[in-house]
Amino acid sequence: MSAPRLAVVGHPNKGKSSLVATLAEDDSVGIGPTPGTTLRTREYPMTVDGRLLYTLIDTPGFQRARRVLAWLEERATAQQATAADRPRLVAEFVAEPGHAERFPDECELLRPLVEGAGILYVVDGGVPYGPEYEPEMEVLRWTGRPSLAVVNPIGRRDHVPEWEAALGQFFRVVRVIDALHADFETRRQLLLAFGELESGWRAPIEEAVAVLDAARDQRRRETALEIAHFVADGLALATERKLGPTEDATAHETELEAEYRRKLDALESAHRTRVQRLHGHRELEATASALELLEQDLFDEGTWLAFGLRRRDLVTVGAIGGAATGGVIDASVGGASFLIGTAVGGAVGGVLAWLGAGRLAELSVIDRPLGGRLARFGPSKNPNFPFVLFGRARFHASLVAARTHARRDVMELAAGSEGSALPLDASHQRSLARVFAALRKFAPGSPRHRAAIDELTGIAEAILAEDAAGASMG
Ligand SMILES: Nc1nc2c(ncn2[C@@H]2O[C@H](COP(=O)(O)OP(=O)(O)OP(=O)(O)O)[C@@H](O)[C@H]2O)c(=O)[nH]1
Ligand SMILES: [Mg+2]
Repeated sequence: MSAPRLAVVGHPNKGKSSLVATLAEDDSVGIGPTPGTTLRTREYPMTVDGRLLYTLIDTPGFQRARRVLAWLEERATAQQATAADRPRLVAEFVAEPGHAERFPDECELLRPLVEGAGILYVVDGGVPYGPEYEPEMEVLRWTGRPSLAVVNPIGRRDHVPEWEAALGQFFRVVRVIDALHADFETRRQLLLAFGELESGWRAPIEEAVAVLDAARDQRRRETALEIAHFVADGLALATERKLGPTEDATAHETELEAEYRRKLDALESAHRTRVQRLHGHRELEATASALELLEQDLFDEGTWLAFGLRRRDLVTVGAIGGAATGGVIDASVGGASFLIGTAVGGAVGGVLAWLGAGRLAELSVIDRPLGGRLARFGPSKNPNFPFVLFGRARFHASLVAARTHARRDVMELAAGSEGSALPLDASHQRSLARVFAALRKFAPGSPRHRAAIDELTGIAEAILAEDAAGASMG
């Protein structure tokens, strides 16, 4: 079975390349605000694990459709041709000496159709329908290729109904799809509709959709694993300096804390890049790798909401975290755990005061058994810290997963930006608190630490799946 080939055609500047980028999941497709961005036809294979599922073909927009149609009609009359001859006449038009120079755009865009590609005809549902589109639709009809029309509502939807009425006369299937924001399910439905157009395409398209479904699940698992490692690495992070026998550790605090923040920032940026790559977003730029927001995330109630936590939730999960490490008041966890532990008994005001004034991590002095002293900043004991790391990673992953490859804008990651308030139900909170406590308790690389990472991966995968379901419903 050969993989279907779909050529995206239409007027200039209607979102053809955007639709190609979205359907081929390729952010290297050239997209631009001015007509004539695409000058040459180019193929974008959609592959999963080296397997070709289908090919999208990006083409330049029609420039001289009326003259092409006139040429075709003249030739048809001269040859007393019937409708059955029309596809051959279109092939002759493309092959005609001189046409590549006189009709460069039309030759480019018609060639893949002559060679057997199907048609995805794209129009902009944000502007009125007009008869100037009819010659190009007529030329496309002459190719005899299976075709489907897509109304891409650029900016607004006012004119979608009139487009549907007009397109219905030229195309058997008409879909309204926002090329920039189409979600996975919408793209899936478009592919399936395409599979209905030609008998030979149904099986390969159904197979392609099954492969895409599996690939999406796989990608989610890999993202969840990335998140689990990121949180574990963040929890283990500490910076150190050797101290002289009588040297004062506090002299190094500012520098150690700055280094700690830089490393945390680097961990997060590297994590985000890996998640973006997993989703085929190679060029994606996100707003400031943004740990400058961490302080705010940790200590500002307003931003906790963004990570699915409310004030009361934090008190509760903190208490569970403390209990899971083997005691409500765990000396090794320090004052944080003490306050959180007592909060359940009623000292909520005290906990909130602590949360409000809390720190990212603490400086300590380590006396090493073999001699020598160390000043160490971290690891963070802040009970909210892993929730914030997780919440930030979850929010980023949900944006990346939902983002089409047609978008070229910077991704806004600030807490409080659209879609950042993702709910976290109580059972997930409890599971997370337990697994965070385990990550803190067991040494990185130990079997129980690895088991905690596995468990966190499973929780993250479930949460990401729920987020995706929520996003496609909203
Ligand atoms: N808001 C919005 N903008 C869109 C949408 N689709 C495309 N655009 C924008 O419209 C402009 C043109 O998009 P392209 O995909 O380059 O259009 P094209 O049809 O390939 O254009 P040419 O190659 O010049 O023929 C770009 O600035 C896109 O970002 C959409 O669904 N919504
Ligand atoms: Mg283009």
